[in-house]
Amino acid sequence: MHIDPLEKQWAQIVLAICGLFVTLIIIDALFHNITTPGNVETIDSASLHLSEEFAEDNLGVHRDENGNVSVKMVAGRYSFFPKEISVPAETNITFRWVSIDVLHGVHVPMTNMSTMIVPGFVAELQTSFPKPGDYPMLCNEYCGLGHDHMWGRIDVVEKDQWHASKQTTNGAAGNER
Ligand SMILES: [Cu+2]
Repeated sequence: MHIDPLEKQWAQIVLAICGLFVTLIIIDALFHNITTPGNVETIDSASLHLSEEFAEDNLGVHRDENGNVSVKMVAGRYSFFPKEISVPAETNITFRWVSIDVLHGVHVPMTNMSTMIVPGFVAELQTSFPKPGDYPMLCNEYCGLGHDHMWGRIDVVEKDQWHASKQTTNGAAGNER
């Protein structure tokens, strides 16, 4: 097959441009600490209310005896449950989300928090909020007619002023409410 030298040259230029863009995306992702969710953990969406971790009483913010903060949250048409949470600033927080019905997503602007919440899987990610403030939490996967009403709020408070709404010991839910 004959390929014109000029065509060959242009093909190489196009490939080089593609390579450059891929490299830039990778560098940008590393720089902003954007990673793909590496956690593959399945869960039965239909029986979440019967599961230990995502039972209604266990949702929200937890702190264990080592001071690790974790958040368990359920996404369903058309809200996050619980809709508002309060977490400390400058603290590593593990978020764990599950969907009760269809595909949802969660995105917190200006942070590295953005993930799909696929029914049947646990979406887990870690983040920390450098500054106190009010952070919106938006569903970024179209999930139905009420999709644009699906949002929540994260209230990030100063580390020393924060106290957990629920504290866990050995993974069991506290009875503080
Ligand atoms: Cu949604």
